[in-house]
Amino acid sequence: MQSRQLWDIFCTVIDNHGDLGVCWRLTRQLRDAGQRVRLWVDDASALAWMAPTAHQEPGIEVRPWADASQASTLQTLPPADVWVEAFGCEIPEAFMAHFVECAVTTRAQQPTWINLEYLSAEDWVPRMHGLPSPIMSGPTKGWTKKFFYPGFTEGTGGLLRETDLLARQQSFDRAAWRQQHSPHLAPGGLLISLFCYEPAALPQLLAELVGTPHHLLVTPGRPLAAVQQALQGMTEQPNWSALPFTDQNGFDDMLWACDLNFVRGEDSLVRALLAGQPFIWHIYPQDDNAHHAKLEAFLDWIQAPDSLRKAHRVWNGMEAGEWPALGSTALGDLTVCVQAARQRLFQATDLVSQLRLLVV
Ligand code: TRH
Repeated sequence: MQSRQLWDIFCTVIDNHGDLGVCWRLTRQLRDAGQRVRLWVDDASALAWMAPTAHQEPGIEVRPWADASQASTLQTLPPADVWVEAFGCEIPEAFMAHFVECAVTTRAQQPTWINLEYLSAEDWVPRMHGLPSPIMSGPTKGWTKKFFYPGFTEGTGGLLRETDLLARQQSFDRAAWRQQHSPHLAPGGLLISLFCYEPAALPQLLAELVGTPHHLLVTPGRPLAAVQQALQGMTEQPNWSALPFTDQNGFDDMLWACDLNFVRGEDSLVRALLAGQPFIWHIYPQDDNAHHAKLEAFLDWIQAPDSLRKAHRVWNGMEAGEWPALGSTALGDLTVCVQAARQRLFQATDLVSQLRLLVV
């Protein structure tokens, strides 16, 4: 493994926050591992809250996507050792053509080229992870990319995990956070965070909370809009309040502080697992329902008891019926299962270490 390499990471924001969330986390962790990173992104606006210091971080350059096609910019750039194209985005052709020419002129090798894929617990992932993909046309014809699949098991690319995560969690003042965000939480009341899309069972969850001492903290954007919409049809309201957007560390604080977290997509799922608190996952819905198999594979990996499977299927609209009440037995089961999964993850090699092993 070479010491200080230069990485180009390419990120296009399709929708939501996960594309940039994962790419920023990767960028930061590579830098913390002593690497230099250029992050090319077509819409960096969410960094304003997710990572407010992104543009001033040493070892990191956040660059507008359009600049990767500008000859005047390209001429000023040293060639990178590694290219990472995240989630199937395509590196601009002018960028590739420029650095192919540089490599020919200097008789250099191609950069290690990584195609970073979405996270899945499905059993085909270890078979696909690391496979080469020769380029058959275009300026990089003859070069090769490697598929990189994050994952939960051995033989996959692992998960993003900071080296200082445990220390940060151990020094976190949970009581102070809870006092600040829910000063009137009654004894026996649960603090619950909500980060989701528009789950079919949201009205049922809100109805379940009415009349209880629990307090629901709703994250901004789609979750807040979904809650406001669902509340319109209710005569009585649960205890709830809206949270502002925070940076990624602040998002971890929320997951560590709450007794139950509703998370979604990809990055917040991983964070909820690493936090070790009970959680329910709203998987990113796909048109062809490919997410159903993905969710089942995850429930298998986490060794979910029946109560947890049912809760996930109803929350994700895969099964009609009653939203299962999240009483103390269900929460206890959930805690045991999440804690065991967390322990497995902390023993595994993290994604950045695995990625660096692939770099020649
Ligand atoms: O926003 P998401 O639904 O992103 C999704 C998924 O990644 C999905 O796989 C992908 O296909 C789709 O986007 C396009 O959920 P996710 O992945 O959890 O990303 C949210 C990010 O936002 C995560 O990095 C945490 C961060 N975040 C904060 O930092 N602060 C906040 O206040 C909030 C609400 C989120």
